[in-house]
Amino acid sequence: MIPDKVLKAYFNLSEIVNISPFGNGHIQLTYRVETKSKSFILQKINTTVFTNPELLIKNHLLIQQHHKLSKDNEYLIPEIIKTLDGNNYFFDTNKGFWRLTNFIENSYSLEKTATSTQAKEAGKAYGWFLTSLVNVKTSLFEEPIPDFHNLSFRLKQFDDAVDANIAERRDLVSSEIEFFIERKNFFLDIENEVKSGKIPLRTVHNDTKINNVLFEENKAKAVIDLDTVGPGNVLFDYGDALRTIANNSAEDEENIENITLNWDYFCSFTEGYLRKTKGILSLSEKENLHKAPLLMTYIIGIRFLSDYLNGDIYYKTSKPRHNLIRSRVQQFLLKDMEQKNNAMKTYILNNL
Ligand code: ADP
Ligand code: GN1
Ligand code: MG
Repeated sequence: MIPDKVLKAYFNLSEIVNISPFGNGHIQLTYRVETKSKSFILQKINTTVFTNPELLIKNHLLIQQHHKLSKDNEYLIPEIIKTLDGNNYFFDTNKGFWRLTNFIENSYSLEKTATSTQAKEAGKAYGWFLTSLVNVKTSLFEEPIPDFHNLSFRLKQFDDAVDANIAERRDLVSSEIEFFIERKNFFLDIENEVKSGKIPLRTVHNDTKINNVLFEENKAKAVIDLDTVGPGNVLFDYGDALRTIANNSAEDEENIENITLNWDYFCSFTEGYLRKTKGILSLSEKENLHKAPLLMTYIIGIRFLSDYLNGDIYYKTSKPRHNLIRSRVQQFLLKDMEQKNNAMKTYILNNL
């Protein structure tokens, strides 16, 4: 429930006609607040995950300001709405840290891609996002979650989760643990290449899953969930997007037969993404792009498994073993991507 004090900070209570939990994000508590004239998205920021929530607001305002001034605002982003007192957030130690944005009207989000057009549209939208921030200095953004896609850091967290075995689940997942350990050096080599400076630092979205794009009819309309925007590289966005957008299954599919990379969606997303970004990407970025879906699927796979081992303390879950199921999806998807990786490389290079 939303405390009255929070609602009163933003609204005259008599204006509100409905409030309902909204969307399927794994991190924030998200509500749609409907008033007589329009709707809003009110979110309680998860301050266990985002320990410095003011930073989210600062980064968001930076993007918002740039978006307003930019000529290239083909897609929308959510805009922060101030409290009645003129603040960009509402904070009260007991009530939490809250943020209001406009509701992107006439839009819907997807949990799973249904058509190649949607994959291509998502590619264009995330490609636009990267390109649109090319002139905003990366140093202006502070990392909201330090080391967010740093593989060595995530592996350390994974090792710690395995060693601590807090939820006493380690014996249940020994083959899953083995799966990730076997591949560790392969992915660390990729990370070393990135760290050697071949892949430039950019301002990136950092959380490009399918439900962070909003659609209207068959067209992408907005890029949302700007909480992780900050320093990173193009592999993070391209790779993380394909992990959900080109997955034949949902992120928590239990029937393992369905978990494969959808080749049409891979091609369509890539076509859309490159259409918007090929003018700004360097040769080394283009040549390494095909490694990204595997790297990001691996990273998210160990994050889900670590959370399962830790007793489900990070991601929202709605059933027992939810994080384990999600981690297994990443494993099956990764195996299929390994088979298709040469073809992925060829497709990318032929589309430049
Ligand atoms: P989380 O960090 O928990 O993923 P999000 O900011 O992505 O939170 O919001 C969760 C979901 O709420 C999104 O996937 C989307 O469906 C919906 N949503 C969020 N912001 C908006 C908005 N401004 N307009 C319409 N829908 C939104
Ligand atoms: C989280 O917030 P949401 O649901 O868009 C997570 C991402 C993971 C994703 C896996 C801040 O994204 O990094 O890839 O779950 N966001 C954060 O579904 O940890
Ligand atoms: Mg989200």
